Amino acid sequence: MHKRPKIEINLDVYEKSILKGDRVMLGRAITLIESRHPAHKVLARTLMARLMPHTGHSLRIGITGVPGVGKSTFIEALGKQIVAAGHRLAVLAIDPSSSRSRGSIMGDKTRMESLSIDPRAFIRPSPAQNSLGGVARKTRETMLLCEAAGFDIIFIETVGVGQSETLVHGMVDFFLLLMLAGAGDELQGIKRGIMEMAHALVINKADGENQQAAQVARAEYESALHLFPAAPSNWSPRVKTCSALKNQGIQDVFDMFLEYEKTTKQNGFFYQNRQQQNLTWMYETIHIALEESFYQHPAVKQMLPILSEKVAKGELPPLEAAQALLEAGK
Ligand SMILES: Nc1nc2c(ncn2[C@@H]2O[C@H](COP(=O)(O)OP(=O)(O)O)[C@@H](O)[C@H]2O)c(=O)[nH]1
Ligand SMILES: [Mg+2]
Repeated sequence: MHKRPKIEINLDVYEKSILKGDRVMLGRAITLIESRHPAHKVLARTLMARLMPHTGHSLRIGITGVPGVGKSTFIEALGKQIVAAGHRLAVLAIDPSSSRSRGSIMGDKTRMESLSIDPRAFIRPSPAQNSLGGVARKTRETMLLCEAAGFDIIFIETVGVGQSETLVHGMVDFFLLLMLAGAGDELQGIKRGIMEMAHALVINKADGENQQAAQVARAEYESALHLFPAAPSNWSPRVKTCSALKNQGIQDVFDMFLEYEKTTKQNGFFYQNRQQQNLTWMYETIHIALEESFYQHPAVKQMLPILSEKVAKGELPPLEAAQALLEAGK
C-alpha cells in the first residue's frame, strides 16, 4: 500500500510553497493528508496546524444533484466565469462510491477540460478512503489547504444519492441543489431533507424543448419552498433555471453566491455558521478517532468476526454481542 518512492518531506518547504500558491506542492500536501502511513499522519497534522491561521478566507460552496443532472458541465461553465472574474477556484469532490471505483470527478475531467488546465483552478478527485466519514474528513482538510494556497472560492461536489449531502452541508457556506425539470414530479427522489438544506435550487438544462418545463418546475419548487420554515440566516432559498451547456443563467448563480455572502456576513450568520461547523468538526474528529481505535484493538479484531457470525445466525443477541465487544475494546 505504501510503495510510493520515498521522498524527503520538508514541512518548511511545504508550508512556504503552499502559502505562495504552488499547485504542485498543494497536490503533494493533499496526498500527504490522505496517506494512512503513521509517520505521514503526524507530518500531516503538523502541517495542518501550521497552515490553519491562513485558512478560512474563501467562500465555500456545496453542489449536489443526481448523476446526469449536469454537475460537471455546470461546474465547468460557472468555474470559467469565476476565474475570469479574477478568483482562484478549487473543485473538490465527496463521492460515496469512490472507495470502490475511481472518483467520479476524474472520469468527468473531459467535461471540465478547460477548467482542469487553467492555472487559476485546482481540481481534485474524491480521496479513496474506506468510509464516508473518512472521505469527509480528508475533504475538509483539503479545503483548508486550498484556502491556505489562496483559493478563494471552493466547490465541493457530491452525488445526490444519500448521506454525503449532510456531510457537505456541514462544511460549506452555501449549498446548491442542481435539478432537472420534468423528470417526474416526485422531486426526482431528492429527499425533502436535502431540499430543506439547500440555499438554492437550480434547474439545469433549461434549453431547447425543455425551456418551458423548466419554468413550470421553477414555479412549483418556489411554492414548495414556501412551506419550509424560515431559515436562521434570513436567506430565503432561491429557485433558478440555467443551461450549463449553453452558458445561460450561470452568471446569475455566481451573483447569488456573492449576495448570500454579503447578506449573511452583514447579519452575522456567516460567522455563526462557521463556528457551529467547527464544533461539528471537533465532534466528528472525536467520533472517528474513537471508532478507529476501537476497531484496531487486538481483542476486538479477534472477536468481531466470531461474534458477528453468531449474531447473524441468531445464536447471540445483538446487544449482548455489542456489549462484549465494547468491554473487550476498553
Ligand atoms: N441540454 C443540456 N444538456 C446538458 C446540460 N448540462 C449538462 N448536459 C448534458 O447532460 C449530460 C450529463 O452531464 P454531466 O455534467 O456529466 O452530469 P453529472 O453526472 O451531474 O456530472 C451530458 O451529456 C451533458 O452534456 C444543459 O444545460 N443542457
Ligand atoms: Mg459529473
